[in-house]
Amino acid sequence: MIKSTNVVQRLDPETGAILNSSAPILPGSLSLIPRMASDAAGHVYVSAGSSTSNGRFYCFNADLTPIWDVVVPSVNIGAPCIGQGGILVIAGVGTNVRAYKTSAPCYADCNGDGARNLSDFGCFQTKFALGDPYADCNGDGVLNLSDFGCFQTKFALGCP
Ligand SMILES: [Ca+2]
Ligand SMILES: [Ca+2]
Repeated sequence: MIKSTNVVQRLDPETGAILNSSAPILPGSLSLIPRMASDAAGHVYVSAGSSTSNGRFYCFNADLTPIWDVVVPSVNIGAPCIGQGGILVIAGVGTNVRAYKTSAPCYADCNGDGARNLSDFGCFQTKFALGDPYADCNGDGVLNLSDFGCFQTKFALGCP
C-alpha cells in the first residue's frame, strides 16, 4: 500500500519490481491505516479508513483488478483475517463484525491469476524444481513423475 497515492501494489518478491497496481482507494487525505489479507486463491483483501463515516473493505484479484468493495465504518479498528475453511472476518466499531466465505483454491491455477493456461504448467515445473510442497500433487511426500501426471489430471478436470 502506497500512502501518497492510495494504491495497492503487487511486487515481484525477488526483484521488487511493480507487477500490478490498483486504482486509488479512498482518494483524499484520509487516515487510511490500511490492512491486508489474502486467501488461498490469491484474492487480496484490503481494509482502509479510520472515521465512523469513512472506511471501506475491498476485494481484488491477484492482479489487483477490483472485484467488490463495501462500506465498513471505522474499519481501521480490526484487520481482516482468514480463519479455518477460508472464513474471512473483518471488524468495524461496536457490533459491526462481518464474515465472508472466500473462494476455494483451484489447484490447477498454480500461479493464482484466476485463469488456467500454459503458464500454470510453467509454474508447476518451477515449484517442482524448487522442491515446493505444492508440487507434491498426489500428497505422497515424494516429488516425482507421478506428480506431473497428477497435475495434468487436475488441470484437465478444471476449476469449480
Ligand atoms: Ca493460472
Ligand atoms: Ca508426490
